[in-house]
Amino acid sequence: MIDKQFDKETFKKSVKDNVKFLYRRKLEEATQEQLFQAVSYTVKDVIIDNWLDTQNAYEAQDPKIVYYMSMEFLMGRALGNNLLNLGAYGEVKEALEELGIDINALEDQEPDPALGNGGLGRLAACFLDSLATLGYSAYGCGIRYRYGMFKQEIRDGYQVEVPDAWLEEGYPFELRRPEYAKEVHFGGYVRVEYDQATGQNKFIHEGYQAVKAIPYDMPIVGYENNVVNTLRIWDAAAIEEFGFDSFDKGDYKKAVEQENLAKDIVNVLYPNDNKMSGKELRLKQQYFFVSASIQAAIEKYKKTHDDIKKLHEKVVFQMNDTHPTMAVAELMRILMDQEGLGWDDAWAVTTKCVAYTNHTIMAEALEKWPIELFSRLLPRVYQIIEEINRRFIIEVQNRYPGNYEKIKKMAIIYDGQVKMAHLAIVAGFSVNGVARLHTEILKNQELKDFYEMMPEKFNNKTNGITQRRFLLHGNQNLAAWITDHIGPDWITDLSQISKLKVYADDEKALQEFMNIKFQNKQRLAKYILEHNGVEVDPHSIFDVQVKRLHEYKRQLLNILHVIYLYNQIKLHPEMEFYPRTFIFGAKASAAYERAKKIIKLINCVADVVNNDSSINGKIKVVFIENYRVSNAEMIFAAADVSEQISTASKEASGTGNMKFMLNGAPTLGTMDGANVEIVEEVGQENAFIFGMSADQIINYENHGGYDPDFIYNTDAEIRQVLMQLINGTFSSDTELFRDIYDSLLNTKNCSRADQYFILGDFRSYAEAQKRVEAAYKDEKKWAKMALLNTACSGKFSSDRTIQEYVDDIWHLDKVTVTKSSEAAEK
Ligand code: 475
Repeated sequence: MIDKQFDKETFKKSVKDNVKFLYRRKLEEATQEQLFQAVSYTVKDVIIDNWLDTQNAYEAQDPKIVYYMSMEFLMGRALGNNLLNLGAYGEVKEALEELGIDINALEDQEPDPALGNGGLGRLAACFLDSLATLGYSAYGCGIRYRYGMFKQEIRDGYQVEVPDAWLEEGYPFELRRPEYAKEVHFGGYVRVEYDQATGQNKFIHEGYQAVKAIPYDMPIVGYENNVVNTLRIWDAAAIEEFGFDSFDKGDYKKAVEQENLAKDIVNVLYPNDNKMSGKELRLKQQYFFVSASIQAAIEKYKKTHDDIKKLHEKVVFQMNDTHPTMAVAELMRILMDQEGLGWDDAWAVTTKCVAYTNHTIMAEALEKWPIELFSRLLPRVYQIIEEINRRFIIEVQNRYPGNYEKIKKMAIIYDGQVKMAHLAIVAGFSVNGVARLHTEILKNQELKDFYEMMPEKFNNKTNGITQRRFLLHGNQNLAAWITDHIGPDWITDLSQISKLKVYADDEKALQEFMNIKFQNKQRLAKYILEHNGVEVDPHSIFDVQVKRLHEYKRQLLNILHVIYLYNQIKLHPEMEFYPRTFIFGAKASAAYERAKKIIKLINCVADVVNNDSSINGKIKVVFIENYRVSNAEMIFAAADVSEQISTASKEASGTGNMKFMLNGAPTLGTMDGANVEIVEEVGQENAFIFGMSADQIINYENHGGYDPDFIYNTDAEIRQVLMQLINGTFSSDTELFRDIYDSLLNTKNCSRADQYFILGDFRSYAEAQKRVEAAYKDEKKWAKMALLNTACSGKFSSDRTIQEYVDDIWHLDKVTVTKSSEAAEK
C-alpha cells in the first residue's frame, strides 16, 4: 500500500521545499546532514497525519491502554524503519535516486538514538514496534536523556567513552508537547492533618522541590496499518523559568542553579547492564519519569471516564524490570491524596493496574535502596511503601505463623533497605520471566518463597524481536528472496516463515540463500576494512559474538579459545584448518574494570594473530568499535555462527540469539535462556550445544565443589593459554592481564575462582567449535542448517510475545485505523 503522499513528484517537491525552508539552500547545495533533515521532515509530515487518525480512532473506540514503563528504549535509527513500516521505502528510494541522493548514505546520517544499554532497552523498542503493528493502544514511557549510551572509541586497544550528543543537530522524529507538562516533587516532609469532615487523616507533602517534566513524543509507526503509537519521553526543567523576575531580584544565580538541578536529572543514561547503580540521581530519574507518566495516564483517563475505581478496566502499567517500581506507591499516592480514595480502594485499583517483568537473576542487579536515602528523597512515597510492607508482613505471618525466616526473606523493607523486586511482586498482579528456563529458575530458586505464596501471579513470556527491523530492513536481499519464495505474510506473521522448510533440500534455493549470505559478508568485510584497517576473507567462517561485555556472557571463553587455536596452528602448521574470522562487538560499563581489560585483551590478541604471517591468515580477530543498533543490523545479516555462550542460568533470555537465527546463523551456545527454546524449534542437529547445564551450575553454586585449579593442573594446553596471559605473549607488560588470570584461579587475590566456569566449560566449548568446523566444510549441509535456522525462527517474533502479553496479562482491545483521506473518499 503506497501512501498517496509518497507520490514521487510530490515527495521530491516537498524535500526541495524543506531544504529551502530550513536552510535557505538549493538541493544541490545541501549537505548530507541537511538532506537527512529535509527528507525526515517530509516523512514526519505523513506520519503526523496517521498519528492524528490513530488518535481519532482511539478516541472513538476507547480501547484499554498499556503503558510500558521503562528506563530504557534502545530505538535505533528511525528514518529507514519508518519508511518501511509506512510501505513507502521503495518509492522513496526511487524518488531520492531521481534527485541524485543515495538512501543508504542518507540513513547513515541519522544519529542512532541509544537511550538504553542492551537487551532490556532493545526489547522495549521491539515491543513498541509490535504493539503498533498489531493495532494495540500503547504508550512507551521513559526519559529523554540528553546523553544516551556513550560512543565507544578504541584507542590503543582500550575502550574510551565519548559522550554521544544525539540531539545536537536537532532530532526530526520527536515532537515537544509543553502543554502536557507535569510537576514532580522531591524532598520535603509529610504533615498529617485530621480531617473532621471525613474522619480520616490527610497527608500533606510540604517543603519539597518541584521540577517540571516536559514530554517529547516520538511516533511509533505500525507496519502498513495506519497506526501510529507514541513513545513519550520526559525532559526536565526548573519550575520558575529563569527569567527577568529572578534577575531583577538578584536571584539570577539561584535561578540558574535551579535550572541546572532539574537538567541534571535527565542528563545521562546510567551505562550499566545487568547491574544496579545505587546513586541518588538514579533514584531521582526513576521517580521523575514514573510520576510524570502516571499523572499523564490518570489525566487522560479522567478526560473520558468519571469512576477512578475502574481505572484498571482501561489502563495497565507494565514495569520493565524493577526500575519503575515506584509506580506502585506513586499510583497509591495519587489515588489517595489526590483522588480521595481510602487505602483499601486504592490498593484494589493499584494491584489490578500494575504488572512486573523480571529480566535478570544476577545478584548485583537486584535493586535495593537504603531507607535513609529513599525516605529523604521521597518522603510520602516511602511512607506508603512502609504501609504496604506492614500489611504484607501481617499476611506472611497469617500464612506462616511463627516463621520469621519467611519475613526476613520476603519483607519489602528489611535491613534498612527497600527491596524493589519484593514491592513489585507484592503489588503486581503478574510477575513474568523472559524465557521458559528463566521463569522456572525464578519460581524454583530466586523467588521461590513468593512463588509458593502466590503461584497464580507467575507466568512466562519468552522474548521476541521484530523481524521488520532485523530482517526486512537489516537484510533486504534475504527479505526480498523470502518474499519471492513464500510471499510477504511473514512480515506480519513470522510463523509463516516455516514455509521455507520445503527448500531445505532444494539445491538452487540453498545456493541462492548462501549467495545472499556471502554478499552480506562482503558488505561487512568492507566495513571492517574501513573501520579496522583489517582485511578479512568473506570465504572464511564469520564467527560472531556481539552483545554487552559482561563476565557471565563469557567473551573471555571465546578469546581464550582463539588463543588455544592459534597455539594449535603454530604447533601443527600442516593441520587442516578452515579459515575463521572471529568478530567481537561489545561495550563495557564505564566503571567495570575487568570487562574493559577483556576488551584490551581481545585487541591485543587481534594484533598478534592478525600480524603473524606464519599462520597464513587462517585466523583473524576483529573488534568492531561502537557496537550499536545500526551496525548490529548489518552484522547479524553477515554472521555464519552465533556465539551464545553464557554461563548456564545467567542469561535470562538473550535476544541477539534470535536475530542471528532469523538471519540464518546457527547457534553455538549453552543451554541457557532462550537458547533452550531455539534448539527446541530448530533441532539439536542444527545447533552446536555445549557446556554445563543450569542445574549443574546452580548445584555447584549452592554446594561448592567446583575446582578450576584442578583443570589448570591437569590440562597442559589450557595451562599454556592461561600462562600466555602473563608471560608477555600478548603484551610486553606482563602485569596487564594479571587480574584476568587471577580471576580464573584460586590465587591469593581471588575469592571466587572462575565464578563463571570458563575453565569448566573450556574443553566442551573447544569440542563444539570442532563440530562447527566440520559442519561448515560440508557446504550443502551447512546451507541446509542455515536455511533451517531462518525457517524455524517463527516463534521468536516480538509479535508473538506481545500477543501473549495481551492475552494473558494486558487484555487490550484491537483497534483499526482508517486514513481520514481514505475515509473521506468513501
Ligand atoms: C537480560 N539490564 C537478557 C533482556 O529481557 C534479556 C539491569 C539493571 C540495571 C540496568 N540494566 C539492567 C538488564 O538486566 C538486562 O538488560 N537484562 C537483559 O534483558 C531482555 O534478553 O538476557 O540480560
